[in-house]
Amino acid sequence: MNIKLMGMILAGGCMLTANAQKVDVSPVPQSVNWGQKAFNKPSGLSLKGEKTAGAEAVASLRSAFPGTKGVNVIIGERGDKAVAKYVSKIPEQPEGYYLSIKPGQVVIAGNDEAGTFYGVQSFLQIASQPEVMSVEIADWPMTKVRGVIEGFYGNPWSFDDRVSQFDFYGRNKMNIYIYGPKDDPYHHSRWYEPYPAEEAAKMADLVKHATQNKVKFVWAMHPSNSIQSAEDKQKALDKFNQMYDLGIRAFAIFFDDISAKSVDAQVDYLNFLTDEFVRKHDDVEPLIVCPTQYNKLWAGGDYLPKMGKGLYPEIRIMWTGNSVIDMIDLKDCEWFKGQTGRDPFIWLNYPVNDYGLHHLLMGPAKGNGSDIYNHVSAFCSNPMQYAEASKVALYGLADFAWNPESYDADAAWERSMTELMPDHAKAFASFCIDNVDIGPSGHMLRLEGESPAFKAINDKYNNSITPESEKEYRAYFNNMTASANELLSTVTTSPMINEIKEFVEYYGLQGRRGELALAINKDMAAVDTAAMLDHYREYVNLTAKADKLMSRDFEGSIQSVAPRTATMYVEPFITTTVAQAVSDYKDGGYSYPADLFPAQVVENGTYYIKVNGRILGNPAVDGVAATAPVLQDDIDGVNPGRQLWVVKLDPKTGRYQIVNEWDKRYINELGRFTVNPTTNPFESDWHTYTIVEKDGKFAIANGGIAGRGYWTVDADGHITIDKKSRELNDSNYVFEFVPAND
Ligand code: LOG
Repeated sequence: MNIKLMGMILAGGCMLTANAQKVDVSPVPQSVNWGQKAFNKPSGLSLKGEKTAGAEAVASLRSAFPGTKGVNVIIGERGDKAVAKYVSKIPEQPEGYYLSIKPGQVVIAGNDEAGTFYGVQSFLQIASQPEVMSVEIADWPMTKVRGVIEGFYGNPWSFDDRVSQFDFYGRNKMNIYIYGPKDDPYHHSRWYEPYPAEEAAKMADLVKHATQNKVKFVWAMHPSNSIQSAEDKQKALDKFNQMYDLGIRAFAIFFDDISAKSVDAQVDYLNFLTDEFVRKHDDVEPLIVCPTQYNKLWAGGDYLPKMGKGLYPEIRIMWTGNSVIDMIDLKDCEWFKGQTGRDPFIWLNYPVNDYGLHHLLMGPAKGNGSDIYNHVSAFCSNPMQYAEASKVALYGLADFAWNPESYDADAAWERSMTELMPDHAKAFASFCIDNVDIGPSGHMLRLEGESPAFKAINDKYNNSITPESEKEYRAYFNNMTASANELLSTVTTSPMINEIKEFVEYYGLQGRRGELALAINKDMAAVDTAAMLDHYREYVNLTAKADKLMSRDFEGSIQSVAPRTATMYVEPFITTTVAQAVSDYKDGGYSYPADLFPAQVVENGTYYIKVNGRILGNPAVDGVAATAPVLQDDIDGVNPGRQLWVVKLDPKTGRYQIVNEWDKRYINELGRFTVNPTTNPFESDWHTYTIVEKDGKFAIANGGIAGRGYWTVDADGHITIDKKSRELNDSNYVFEFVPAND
C-alpha cells in the first residue's frame, strides 16, 4: 500500500473515532460547543429538580431513561431552585434552553417549560450514543410558532398517524398542530354536528398526546357561508363548547375555497366568537382565521384591508403566499402586512399533494426565505395525506423554522434519511431523491432536483445509449430495484414503508422496466428480433402490473391512487427508449404477434384523411407548393402522394406525426406546412397531435407546447385550430383515416 494512501486511511480512521459520538442535533442549535467524552451511555439518571421542572420534560426524559440511578441531571426552568446556579446561562428567548453535559453531570435548564422540554430532546439525541460527548448548548427557536396544519383534501390522517406525528413534532421542536382535514364532516360539511362519542374520546386523547409533546392542538372549523344568522352563530358557540369540553383550548376558522358572500360578515363572525367565547375563557388562545383570499393571486378589492382593519388585533390571519402553492419570502410577508397591518400566519402548501396524489413529495424542503422569521406570526406546513412520508419534508421544515439562518436543506434531508429509516437510509434516500417533483398540475409547482444522478448520465452522454452510458443507466436501474426490495422487506415493521408500499413496489418495477428498456434497445441494435420480442413481452407485463398498483385502496377510502415515481427524467427515458425500439421494429417490417404491441388509435401507416367525403391534399398552385393542406373534391390521379399522409406514433411524445407522403412536409401547429424546414425543423413538442376516435370518425388536437386546441375545417377547406377550444365536442369528430391501400 502506498504511504500516502495509508496516511489518508489512518487520518480518516482517527477522525472517525474523534467524531464518532458527536451528534448532529436537529433542529440545528443556535450555539454548540463540543468537548471530550463525558460518559458512556447511562443506564439511568438521577434527577435533581424533578418535582419542579415542567412535567412533560421530565416525563419525556424518564420514558427514555426509566432507571433512577446513574448520571446526575439537574433539570428545571428559570425560577426553579434546582437550576438557580445556571440562570445566567439560560437564553432569554421564549422556549430557549441551556444544556450542559460534562463528566458526571448534566444540566438542562429551560427559559420556560417548553425550553426545558426542548433541552431534554437535544439531550436525548446526544445521549443515544454509546459514548456521550461533553457539550454546551445555548439554543432557542427563531420562529416562535412552528408546526403543521392537517388541512388537505382526501383521506384524513388516522389516530395512530396523529399520535406518531405529535411525538415527531416534540422531538423536532415544533409547537403547533392545527386540525382541519377538509374531508372530516365534523370540521367542514357538517361542522355544526358534535363528534360521535367514540371520535370525541379519540379527539380528547389526541389533545393529551399533543400536550405531552408541548404541541398546541388547534381545532379548526369550516362553516363556509353559514355565519350570519343568530342561529348559525349559536351553533358555532355550541360546537366550540363541545370541543372545549374535549380539552381543546385553541380554535381556528377556515373560509378557504368558498365564494365568500361578505367580508363584513366574516369579520363580524370572528369578533363575535372572540367576544362570546374566546375572551370568556382565560385559557383559550386568540382565534386564527384562514381568509377566503388566502393568497396574492386570489386577492383583490378591499377584502384583506377590511379583515385587517375590522378584526380584533389578536386574531391571526393565514396566508399561503403569492399563489396557492408557493414558497414564502420576505416580500410576500411585507405585501401581506401592507394589506392587513399584520404579520401573516404562514400556511405553507408543501408537501401537500392533494392536487397531484399520484406523486409523493420526498425531496429536500427548499425555497423559503431565511429572513422571514421575524415577519410571520407562525410558519406551518400543510402536508400529504401520507403522514409518515410527510415526515421527510417536516423534518426539514422544523429545522428551517427553528434556525433558518443555519438551515441547509440538503444536509437536513440527509439527516432525515437516517432519522426516519435508520437501518435503510441509503435505500430510502434512493427512493426519495427520485420523488421530488410533482409533475404538471394546475398549480404549476415544479421542483428542481429530482434524480440528479440520472440527469447527470443524460447530460454526460447527450441522452444517447452508448456502451458506456448503458452501464451507468443499468447501474441506476439496478439500484432502484435493489432499494425497493430492501425497503419492502421492512413493510411489516416500518410504518413508513407500510404506508407508501405501492409507491415503493411501483419504483422497484420501474427499475426492472428500465433494465428491460436497455435490453430491448440492445436487441434492436443487434437485430435480434426474437430476443426483442421476449424482453418486450416482459416489459409489457411488468408495466401492466405496475399500472394496476393502487395506493389508499381500503374500505371507505375517499380516493384511491395509482402511484407514479421518478417521472421527471427516469420514466421518460424508459418510455422513449421502448417506444423508439418498437417504432424501429415496426418500420423494419418484421412480423410480430398481433397481441403484443398495444393497438394504436390509428396504426402507423399511410392514409387518406377525409372530411365529409372530401380529401385532404397538398396542392401546388402554378408549380409553387401550397403553404397549407386543403380539402379537395377529386382524387389526384397524377400525383397520388399529394393526398397521402404518413401517420405515425411519435416515440418521444406518444402523440402522432402527420407528414405528407409526396414532399415529406409535416403539418405544423397552425395546420399549415413548414415553409422553411431549416429554420423550422420538425419538433415533437410542437408538431405532434392527439387523435381520438368515436364511431369510426376521429378528432385531432394539438399537443405539447402547441396547446390542446382541436382541428376544425374552415369554409375554404383549410385546417384551423382554435387554441382556446380545449373541450372535446361531438362536432370535433369529423376526420376519417382511410388506409391508402383500401
Ligand atoms: C386548500 C387546502 C389544500 C391546498 C392544496 C388552502 C388555504 N386551502 O386550493 O385545503 O390542501 O389548497 O391543494 C387549497 O390552501 N385550496
